[in-house]
Amino acid sequence: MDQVNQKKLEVLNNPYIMQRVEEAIVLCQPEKVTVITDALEEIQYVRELALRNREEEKLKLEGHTIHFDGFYDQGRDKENTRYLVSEKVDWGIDVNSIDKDEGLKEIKSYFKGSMKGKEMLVRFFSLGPTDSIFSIPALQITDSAYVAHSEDLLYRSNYEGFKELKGSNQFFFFLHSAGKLENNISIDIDKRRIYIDLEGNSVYSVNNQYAGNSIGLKKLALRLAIRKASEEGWLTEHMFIMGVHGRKGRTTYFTGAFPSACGKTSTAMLPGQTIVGDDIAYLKKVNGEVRAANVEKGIFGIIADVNPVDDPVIYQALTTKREIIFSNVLIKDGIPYWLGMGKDIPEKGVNYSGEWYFGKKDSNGNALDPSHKNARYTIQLEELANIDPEADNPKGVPVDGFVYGGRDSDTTIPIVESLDWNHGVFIGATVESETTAATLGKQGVRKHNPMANLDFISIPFADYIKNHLSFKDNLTRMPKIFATNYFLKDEQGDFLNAKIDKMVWMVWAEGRVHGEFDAIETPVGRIPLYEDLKSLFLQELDRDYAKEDYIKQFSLRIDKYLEKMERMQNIFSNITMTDSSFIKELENQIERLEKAKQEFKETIVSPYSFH
Ligand code: SPV
Ligand code: MN
Repeated sequence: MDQVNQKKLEVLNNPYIMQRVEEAIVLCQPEKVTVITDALEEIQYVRELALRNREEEKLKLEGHTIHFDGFYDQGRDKENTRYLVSEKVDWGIDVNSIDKDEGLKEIKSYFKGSMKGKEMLVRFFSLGPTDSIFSIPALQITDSAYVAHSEDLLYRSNYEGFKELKGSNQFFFFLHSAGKLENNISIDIDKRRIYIDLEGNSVYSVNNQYAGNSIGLKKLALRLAIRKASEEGWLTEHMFIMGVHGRKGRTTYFTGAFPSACGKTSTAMLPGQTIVGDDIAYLKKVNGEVRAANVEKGIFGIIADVNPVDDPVIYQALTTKREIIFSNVLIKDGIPYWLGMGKDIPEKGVNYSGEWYFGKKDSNGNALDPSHKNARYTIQLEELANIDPEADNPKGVPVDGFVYGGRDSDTTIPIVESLDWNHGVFIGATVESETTAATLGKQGVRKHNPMANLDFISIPFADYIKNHLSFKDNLTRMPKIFATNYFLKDEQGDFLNAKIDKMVWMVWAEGRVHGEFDAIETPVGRIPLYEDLKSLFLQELDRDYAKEDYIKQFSLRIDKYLEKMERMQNIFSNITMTDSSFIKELENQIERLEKAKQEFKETIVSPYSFH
């Protein structure tokens, strides 16, 4: 490290930072070390470095670049993401772990010399707004300028904030190396590892590039923050934050947790509404209110199906000049193309498989899509016309509603309000969702995904739930809790709703917060009246909403719900729930469903039966 860079570290006056950087240098043996402060020209340097070392290439429109991840590195690698533990843990959920000494030894052997001939970047960020009750300082070391560039779009730069640490070790630490590269692609995929040291607030990630694996501040920090939040009595959630604009010019803030690729971003981007964040939220109680802040300041969003009809705001942003990193889409003549963009896709081009042509097959003989289903764009929220004016408020925004949703083709109704807080926690904790391309492995498999956070829960599941249950204590402004399901199908396998129908569900929920709509109490919660939805469909979407559609969408499939509860019983009977009120919720839910089944003697009960 030259003197200029050394000096930048020294002024932080923090032995822990020094130690981290020095250890990383000894281990990874970079050719050069560059420390980046908050100065704009240094951030510009990172942008240019990504182009110079060809991790990104310029596209036709100004500010647009393309980055490709390896063919086998197109989603989060759950299998090779492990907690480093000193003794075996039983958290009541599937936990991928490895003995700490053994794991550290293994991963260090992969980091050894991994930055030879490369430049190490040392970066300082804040999770959450800087200078706020939410901020957690985060130190990232990486040899990937793409990773560092992405982090500049997604997180708040915070070199100055590290001075305020006054020498303490209260920061998260992430070490990443893309490892050995060929044509700028990590080639040691069999040695891809992501190891999480909870006690050391550190994550080590090697031999990968896909952002969900490589970017420390995204899903790796999420795991560290869930533990910290649980210890300190606040919440770290896989949630969007949005302003829903209701009557009389009011803005009501909602947070919403959905598994990856299940409509989280598109909900936060609904036309006429405003976005605070689309992926990760910190929630704290302040003076009896729930306040939420976006951990990030940008979007790493799924690009498939972004088109002028379904996602007009993002589509407009993605097709005009501004700073955007496209990843794993199809490129032809400097123009990006993706699945479901509402436009013809060229017959050939370049994608994550190299030269692509229509009909190209993978080694199993399956046709290769022109762009990957998990192809993405990275953009700053400030580029979007619908950014909420409070998006950067260090105090966060006041939250009046939580929404939980999964990809559920046969059970859950489109929108329902929980009976109370504990029932809401129960609804969140029992989300099931069919797997998507956001993680490696088979798609379409129904999985229990509590609070859409299962992949990231880093504490015993009972503690996680207990923290949710007790979060209501001392609240004077109690958020309502809702569940949505955008993916319900009929017997023929056709979706019962259009994508944009979520607009009506959100506006209905907003009205409920302000006591504006009546609801029908059913065994699974409170559901909308047909008349209210009819007028909302007309008002929001200019569409006639037929009574038969309402009946199909909101009839309770009692047997399906009971089957789900049986699956939940199987899961929860293996977990020692420290807060018995949760198990009570499960028992009550089953009882209410059984009672309805007996009373109506039908397996599918019309909403009108509950009047
Ligand atoms: C998700 O998969 O939930 C994402 C993208 O938000 S990733 O960075 O892969 O986590
Ligand atoms: Mn996510």
